[in-house]
Amino acid sequence: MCERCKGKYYITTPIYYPSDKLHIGHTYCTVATDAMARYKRLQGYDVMFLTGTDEHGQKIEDKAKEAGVTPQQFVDNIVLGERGVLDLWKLMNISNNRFIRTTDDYHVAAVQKIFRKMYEKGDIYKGTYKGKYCKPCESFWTESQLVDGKCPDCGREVQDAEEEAYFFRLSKYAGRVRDLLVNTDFLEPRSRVNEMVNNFIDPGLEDLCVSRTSFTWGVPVDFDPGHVVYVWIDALFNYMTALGYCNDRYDDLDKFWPADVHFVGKEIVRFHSIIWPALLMSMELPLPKKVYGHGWLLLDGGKMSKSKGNVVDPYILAERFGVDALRFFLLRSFPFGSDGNFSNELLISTINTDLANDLGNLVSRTIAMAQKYFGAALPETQQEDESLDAPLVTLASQLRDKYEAQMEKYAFQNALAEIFKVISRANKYIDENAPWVLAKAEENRPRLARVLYNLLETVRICGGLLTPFMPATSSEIARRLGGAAMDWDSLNRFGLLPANVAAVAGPALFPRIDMEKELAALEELSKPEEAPLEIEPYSQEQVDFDAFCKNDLRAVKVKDCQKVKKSDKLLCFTLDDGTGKDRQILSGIAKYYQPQELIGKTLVAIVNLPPRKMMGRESQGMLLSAVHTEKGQEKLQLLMVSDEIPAGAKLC
Ligand code: ME8
Repeated sequence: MCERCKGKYYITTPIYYPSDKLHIGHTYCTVATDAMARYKRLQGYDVMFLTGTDEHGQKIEDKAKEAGVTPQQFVDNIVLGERGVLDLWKLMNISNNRFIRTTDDYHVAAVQKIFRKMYEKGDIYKGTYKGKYCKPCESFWTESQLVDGKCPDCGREVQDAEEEAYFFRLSKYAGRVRDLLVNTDFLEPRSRVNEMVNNFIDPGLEDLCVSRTSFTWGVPVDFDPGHVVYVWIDALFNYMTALGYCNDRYDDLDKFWPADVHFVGKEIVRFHSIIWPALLMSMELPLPKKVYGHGWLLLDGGKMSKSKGNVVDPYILAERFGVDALRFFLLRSFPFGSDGNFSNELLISTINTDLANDLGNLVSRTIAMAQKYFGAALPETQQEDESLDAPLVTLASQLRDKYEAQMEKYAFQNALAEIFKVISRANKYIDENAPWVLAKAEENRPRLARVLYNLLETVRICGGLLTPFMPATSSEIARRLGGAAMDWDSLNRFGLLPANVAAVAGPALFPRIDMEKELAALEELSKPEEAPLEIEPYSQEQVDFDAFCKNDLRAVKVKDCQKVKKSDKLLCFTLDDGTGKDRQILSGIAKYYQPQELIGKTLVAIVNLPPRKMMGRESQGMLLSAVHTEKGQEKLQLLMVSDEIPAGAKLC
């Protein structure tokens, strides 16, 4: 280890499940981990920051099938493809040291070894998984997955079923895991401990089903073909295989394990604070030092989801507002341990207030004045009247320690609040000292230089401490301060900037955003793209006019409409065709309409087709409808005409 290194630090973020493109909620978690990793590097730690993708499981197998590609092609596209996971982390300036994909060969082989080891030890055993089975869908469901007691996919009846499966003796470790949660700081925030103990451990931990036979996209159990390893067992061990556990690909296990902290979203705290330690106990491995369960970013009060529009697309937000502004917003606006409501208004107002007004203005005004009044470099000065400067100097000198105390608690919002207290104080210091007044008298020049020096030095300290949050902005601030030092040891020492510093002006770091215009632009962008409609190709064959006129098209009124028993497709219409005698027509449109909604409507029918028998009933004609394809789905609408048109009216 190098002499300056404070030690090693291993931090991880959950490996993303690439069933869909990433949204701002996923970005939040990875940006937070990145800020923590950069902070530790700034302090002088030798950091390993791991992220990656969790690529197995039934959902991915199903999605790939839907898309008509193999599961591997499907995940490759989301991970490696244009605007995929890797592209996004590059754009967001994520400084991970390693990226693991659970489909990587070394990981797959390692998971097989781990599974076998636990089996040989007796902690994994073969049993039967009891559940509900939907025959048409060939799917196993647990009681809680059913919807109204029926298959959640097709709505049909399910039956009791048993499947051979492997189980992990989670129950054996319940006591030790409970002790870990209750009597140590393993899991934070503390409120999550009560949730785990009260909801999961105390009601009784059952053994965990850790293999599946109903799908194939997973790590095969090498000693029992047909079984694949449960995706969470596969996923959790990524934290160790990526360091070289049970494989020769890497050799960092001794150096970095146990992890210093796993950052995870609150819904997966259970896997990380109960199942993960139990698996490690079974393997007799050291436990990670901490699991931190962060809150969710909510949209309109609910968890974010793709279907809610693409303004939550991190690409769009980063492109419109800048990567640093987006990173800053995510960690400045929400307390990390709790949920937070995302909104475009909040994003724009945070950028305008903190970045454009407070930080941006301080940097521009200070540097512009230094240049205007002193040109290339400040003259050397002495501190003359401590009392005038003390409030700012003291606050800036103490900032690093206050910031550190918050960062050590993962309280990013509070750490940033400490920085912005100093930035506000510095802006006030400009007003109190009015450099433009001092500049009017020659004898005030030493004082003017001192005031500007104090401001530049405050900018240096704040800029340095912002590095984990806004790395590009911090480097730009250092450049504008003539290449000022921003290393950790320099950030709690006021007065390190050379007295004759030559500051360099530049454009506004964060231009103000016009809220109304920007909201309108985002609204426009969030509208779903109009999917091109697919229509039937036009017929090239011409029909004889007289032959066409032989079609007898009539307005008909729906007197009754019923589903045809034993048919998924057919509706049976009783129609008033103006003749005084009911006409019956069967039509295969049951998936598009509920029968009751059609009663009373005026439709168009061809009434001179020869009668046909369908499901034992006679159909006397055909109802006209319009058909097209949208996003691969066929859409159909019955041709309806004004109800003022009487039954029997001829259409020509
Ligand atoms: O859970 N706000 O993957 P994932 C905040 N593969 N965080 C959010 C969020 C939101 N709106 N939406 C998602 C998985 N996240 C597993 C992890 S680790 C061994 C396996 C967070 O892609 C979520 O809480 O569903 C999780 O921490 C991360 O994004 C990845 O979610």
